[in-house]
Amino acid sequence: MSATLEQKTGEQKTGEQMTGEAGAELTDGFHLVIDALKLNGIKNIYGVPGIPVTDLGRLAQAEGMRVISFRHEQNAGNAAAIAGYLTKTPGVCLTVSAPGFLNGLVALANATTNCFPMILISGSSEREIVDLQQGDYEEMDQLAVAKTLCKAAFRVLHAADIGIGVARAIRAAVSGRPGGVYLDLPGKLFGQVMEAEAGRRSLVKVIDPAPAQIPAPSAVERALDVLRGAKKPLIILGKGAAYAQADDAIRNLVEKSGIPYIPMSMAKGLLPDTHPQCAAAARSTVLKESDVVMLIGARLNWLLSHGKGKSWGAPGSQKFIHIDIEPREMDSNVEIAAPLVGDIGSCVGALLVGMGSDWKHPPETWTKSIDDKKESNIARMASRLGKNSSPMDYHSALRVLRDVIKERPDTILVNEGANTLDQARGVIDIYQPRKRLDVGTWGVMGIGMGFAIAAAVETGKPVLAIEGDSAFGFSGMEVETICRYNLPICVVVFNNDGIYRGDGVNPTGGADPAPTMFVPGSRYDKMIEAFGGVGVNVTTPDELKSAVDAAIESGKPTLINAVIDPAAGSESGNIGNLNPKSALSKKAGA
Ligand code: OXT
Ligand code: ADP
Ligand code: MG
Repeated sequence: MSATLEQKTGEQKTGEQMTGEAGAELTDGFHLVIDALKLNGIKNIYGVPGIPVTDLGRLAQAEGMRVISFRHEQNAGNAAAIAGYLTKTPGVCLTVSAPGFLNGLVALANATTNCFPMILISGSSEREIVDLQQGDYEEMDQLAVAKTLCKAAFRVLHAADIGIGVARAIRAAVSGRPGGVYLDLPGKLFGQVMEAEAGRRSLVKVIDPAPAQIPAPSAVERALDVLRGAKKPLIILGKGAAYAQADDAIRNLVEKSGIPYIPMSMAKGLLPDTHPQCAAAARSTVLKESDVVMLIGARLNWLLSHGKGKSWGAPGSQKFIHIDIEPREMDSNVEIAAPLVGDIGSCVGALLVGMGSDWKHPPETWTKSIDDKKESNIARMASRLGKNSSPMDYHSALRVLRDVIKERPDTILVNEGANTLDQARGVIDIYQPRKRLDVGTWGVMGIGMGFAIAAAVETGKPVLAIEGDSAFGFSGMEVETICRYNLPICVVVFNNDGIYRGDGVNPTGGADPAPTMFVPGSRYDKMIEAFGGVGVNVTTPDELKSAVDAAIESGKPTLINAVIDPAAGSESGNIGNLNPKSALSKKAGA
């Protein structure tokens, strides 16, 4: 979009721009940023308005972009990050300078850690003042701060460079291993004026932003050789595999090979969790007993006990094949016998060709031993799920939510908390790719509402957010955002009065509650009612099921306060082993 020179004030023009002929069509920094984003297929902006980006949001809306305004930049940043994960196009988060920028940084760092493509665009103060530390409004050297927390960081000083700046940010976010990118736009840039035609020519449509990375034929052959020699092979699917959107190829590889697989949490649903080759319910057995493990878009980080130690087989007894786009990921924790570097679609495609038509499935002794273990774990889980405890425990509440997802498999599940996370991951089967979004690599609380909002905005699908009461608190104010945009999101708060458990005691007997406790009997459902949404308080599985069904049926913003037994959880959920304990300090009741 553009204006004529007469419509612009002299204030906004640089000397160079003044040379434009009177009456010539003009554009400015605001419009160039919007045009550059739109040219590259970015349709939505998640952010918080304020100086100097208020007009950027307004004008973006006027130019047909969807601008979702949040209550806090961290949530907007999380929304942008998961939008990037779901669409393979970088999600954009827009913030004001220093404090807004800093609020967005947790999400930027988290996106980078999780390999989600996003661009944090922040307005900033003028370089001349920042560099002399003269105390500008919200002064900060944002570029320097951002650099350590993201994959790439750029600053644009001239309107004519906006096209290149946005192009560089997009390519950096999605090419190779995806991640977070910071784009610093000083306030003065937005008002810079230039001739519209020159502005249009300065824009860059990024061609092939994430080029296929074809694996070397020798690396494919090596991987197949290792796989052929396996007696107890295992495939581990990670969220990189879900991100890659090579769903059919991955399914073909799993089924053609006959190899049992486990999905990391966000890879659940890449193949339905009910698939006969899914060994999630025999996780410990397959990690320990497999002889060849093929990782597809999953890192051997803490979530896989670094590929060694007591969760795994004896040292030297297991060989790893690792498919990843990032060569430096190889050998990060253990030796990789067959590194297969490339994009997952190309690598899996090449393996399928190399396997030919007479690939032998693994020995039945292996698959049978897994099935036996699965059966016993599933029976153990069934007995927990069968109970109708009052007040509800995690399993009785999750049983009905499991049924909801089974009945409506295109619902996107967002999940955070400790017990609320770990139990839901085990109980709720996912049937379609990219339908489970959670705390990811860092186990970070606070992704809930941002992820839920972007999932609804980007896909138009119903969203069910299952939240611990603590987890919800990190982004809870965004229920207003959910109501404002009338999004089809049903939030279920598992309210056990606290972090992990709601029965903590102050060991001194003093008036302050224990650090892990919240106000007992809180009614989170009342929060959404304040903004015109539907609030429901439930105490039984039946009430929970009808409330969720009604929410998803109606598409109305809904928050269900599900009352959970304060004594049902365990400290840190399934990862209590990571929680250091003092042998000296006084505990309640000790
Ligand atoms: O094979 P075995 O026999 O071992 O059995 C396994 C499976 O085979 C079996 N299984 C099944 N059986 C039957 N059927 C099915 N379908 C099935 N599926 C599996 O079950 C067992 C277990 O399986 P699982 O879960 O796959 O395996 P395991 O061993 O647990 O896997 C290991 C891990 C590491 C992969 C897994 O545990 C995992 O992914 N964990 C992620 C944990 C995580 O990230 N947690 C979040 C962080 S906790 C903590 O940090 C919290 N904080 C601090 C904080 C954070 N995080 N962030 C910020 C910004 N500030 C502070 C806080 C504040 S959590 C938290 C809030 C907590 O309170 P809330 O109120 O929100 O929540 P509540 O706890 O509910 O109160
Ligand atoms: P999880 O937590 O599910 O185990 P991780 O986040 O640890 O998954 O690992 C994801 C991996 O996927 C990263 O190492 C990343 O480099 C890789 N990855 C992401 N996208 C692709 C892709 N298109 N092709 C290949 N590897 C990818
Ligand atoms: Mg809790």
